[in-house]
Amino acid sequence: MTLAQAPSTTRTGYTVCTICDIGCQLRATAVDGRVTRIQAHDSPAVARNICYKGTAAPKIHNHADRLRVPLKRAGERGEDRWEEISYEQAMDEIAERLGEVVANHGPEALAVSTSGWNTQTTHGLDRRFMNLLGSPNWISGVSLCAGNTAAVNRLTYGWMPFPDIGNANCVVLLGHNPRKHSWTPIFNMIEGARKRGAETIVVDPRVSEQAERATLHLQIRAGTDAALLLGWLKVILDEELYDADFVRDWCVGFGELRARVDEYPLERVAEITGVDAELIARAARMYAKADGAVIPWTPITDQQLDSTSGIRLQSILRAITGNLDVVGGELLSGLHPGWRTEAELQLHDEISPRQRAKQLGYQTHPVYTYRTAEMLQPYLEKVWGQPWVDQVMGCQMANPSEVFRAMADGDPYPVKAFITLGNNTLLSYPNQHQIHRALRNQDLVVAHEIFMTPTAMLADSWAWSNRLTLSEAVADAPEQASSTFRFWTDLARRMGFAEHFAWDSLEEVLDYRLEPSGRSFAEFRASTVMDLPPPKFRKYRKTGFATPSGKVELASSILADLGFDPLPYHRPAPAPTAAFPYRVFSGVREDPFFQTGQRNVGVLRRRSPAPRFFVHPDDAERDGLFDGDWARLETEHGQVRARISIQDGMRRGHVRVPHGWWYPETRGELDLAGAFVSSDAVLTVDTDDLLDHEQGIPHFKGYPGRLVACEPPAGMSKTTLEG
Ligand SMILES: Nc1nc2c(c(=O)[nH]1)N[C@H]1C(S)=C(S)[C@@H](COP(=O)(O)OP(=O)(O)OC[C@H]3O[C@@H](n4cnc5c(=O)[nH]c(N)nc54)[C@H](O)[C@@H]3O)O[C@H]1N2
Ligand SMILES: Nc1nc2c(c(=O)[nH]1)N[C@H]1C(S)=C(S)[C@@H](COP(=O)(O)OP(=O)(O)OC[C@H]3O[C@@H](n4cnc5c(=O)[nH]c(N)nc54)[C@H](O)[C@@H]3O)O[C@H]1N2
Ligand code: SF4
Ligand SMILES: [Mo]
Repeated sequence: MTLAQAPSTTRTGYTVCTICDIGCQLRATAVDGRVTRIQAHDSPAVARNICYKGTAAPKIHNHADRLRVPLKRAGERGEDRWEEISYEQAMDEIAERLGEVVANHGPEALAVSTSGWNTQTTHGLDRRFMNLLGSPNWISGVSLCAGNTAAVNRLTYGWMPFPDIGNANCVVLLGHNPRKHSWTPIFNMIEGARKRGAETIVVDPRVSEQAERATLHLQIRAGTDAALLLGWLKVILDEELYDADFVRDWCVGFGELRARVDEYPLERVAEITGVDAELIARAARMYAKADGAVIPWTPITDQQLDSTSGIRLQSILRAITGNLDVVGGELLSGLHPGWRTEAELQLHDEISPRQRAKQLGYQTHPVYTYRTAEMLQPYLEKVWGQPWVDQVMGCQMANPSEVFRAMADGDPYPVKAFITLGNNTLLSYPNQHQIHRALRNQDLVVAHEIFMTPTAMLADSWAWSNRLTLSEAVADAPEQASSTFRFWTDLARRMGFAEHFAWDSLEEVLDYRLEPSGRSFAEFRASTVMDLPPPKFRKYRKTGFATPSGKVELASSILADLGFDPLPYHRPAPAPTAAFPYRVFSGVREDPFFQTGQRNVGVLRRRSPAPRFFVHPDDAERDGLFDGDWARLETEHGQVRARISIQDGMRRGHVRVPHGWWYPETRGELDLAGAFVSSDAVLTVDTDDLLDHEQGIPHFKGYPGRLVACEPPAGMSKTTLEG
């Protein structure tokens, strides 16, 4: 016997954490192909970027519930009865049934939904397959998170900027609330800026962790951010705190903007937002006068009724205060010259313009669809060298609400096959009842998952996936498991696109992507340095901006051409009434979980055993609610249950509902493991009058609701969770 055959092998490698979407660099140890330990990276630059979800990764990775072999539905859809089948059989059957759907209804009858961010490791192969097939109906959580911000930012200056928090002297957080165990690297960056003396301004209806540390806290009424930012502009324009040279040389539409802003005097803004006029003015001055100020991306304005205006207002503020593409401001970084982008792998020229125009949302809410991407093409090509740049994957998506309508009702045409990858679709968009109907009305549902989520329970089959990232793989994948790479490659080959999927391993895809750098993936991996080209500032002086005018469009010509208001505005959401006195907002992520995940991991679930509504003590007293008791939150559209958490820091008249709760421990007892008991998606709707006009974004921040004390939900077992 040689040493190589010793009974136990231990491997340690540098890896990227995929529990949440921020991707910390960590160190992983695996014994006999099984991850046993996660530790901080040893490079001081990133050593503090680790949270307790990351260290719990072995418990997640090795969890007994982990799906390891393909399953095929044995009972009725949603009944949660399965038979194990081989990977080959699963792929054959998926291809056959997808072929039937396409033959009967056309390629647009396939829709695909992927994770907000955590399956970016698809390398665009999902859309490559769809474009070859001819389906434009790709949706993702990024439509509610940063992807749509990217698409809207491009209307103003052709690119989604990245904040230079490391050098900024003022950081504005519109609700955004990174914490020690929530997006730890961003939290660390903001803390670093504070230590250097940077001011921070937090806009939040709640005294959040960031608000506690802020220089100024504007305790805003939920859903009114656009009005607040119009108020800031009013102060900045009236007091001439803008960069007049930049506005003169590089902006169009300033006069029109000024006229619009004059409609928002501070008294009006104070009335809408519930924030004191003087405080609004102080914050506006602090932001505008800082030498280097940033407004990092926030999910808050991604999820409001006037989302497009809210995001545009941030981009306008960045531009007119002279913070674009400067040190300590917002960097327009461009593309890495040594790396083929996802968009290149996606082959957007393969799908015909006619099929593109069938994309759901293209006609009605076009801003993040192909329609706007097509309008921007020549300018993106001119300035950034590529026509189909897909920043944050969010620049040529279908509209989810329209996709679910087509799936449920065949309106405007039938969508009959649905593939979901690393996305708990049922809980992760608005209007859960419609999504449920949509999934039930499919000829084929495939879920590519690592756990049996409520969405996967509604599937016909799924495949397990390993966690491939640009890091070293230290653990082995189960034999019958498939990565997203394998899944798309094997499906594409079965559907006749073998020549476009000639790679035999993910490493070959990576080699192809790295080709422009002249390095293979093996060479890349061997070099430990991070590969970031040195930043260049004010590049627009040479190239202009990637907009039709070549300038920053304060009034957007694209919005005007699409038939929308070219200027930002505030659109009020339905106000609370006597029957529904609260403003309800979804969100406030919970430290132990990423989105809808990990409720089955004991070590994490014990930190947050049940979902909680946050309410102010005065409201709780009026409504007879006690801390820790169960209550029902009702809106006109649905009701969910959670425990009351009385919090002094809440703004009065507001309730927070958490996102993404279901009860894996009730599998087999409650329908779809309690997916309808506490999920915020049950409360939110997506009728056209309650969607943002330009993008079709639902309103998650401030909708009318009421709280009623109730019994705990029935059927909850007391199963001890593993891990
Ligand atoms: N109603 C409502 N909808 C929302 C939000 C909200 O607040 N309310 N928030 C929005 C936001 S901000 C975001 S970012 C998105 C997030 O949307 P997603 O990123 O899609 O998050 P989840 O829906 O929780 O789905 C992630 C799923 O991926 C699975 N998974 C984890 N790792 C892997 C893997 O390696 N391979 C595969 N195949 N699967 C894996 C997990 O088990 C989990 O079920 O949701 C958005 N949607
Ligand atoms: N541990 C952990 N970390 C995570 C995640 C997770 O699930 N778990 N998810 C990740 C993802 S995908 C995202 S998008 C981020 C999101 O994380 P954050 O950016 O922090 O967003 P939320 O937690 O939804 O809400 C942040 C704040 O917005 C406030 N708020 C609510 N309504 C409004 C409003 O109308 N206006 C304003 N100005 N503020 C409002 C809330 O009071 C809350 O304090 O977190 C990421 N980090
Ligand atoms: S913040 Fe935590 S869960 Fe997210 S990537 Fe970093 S270590 Fe992983
Ligand atoms: Mo997100």
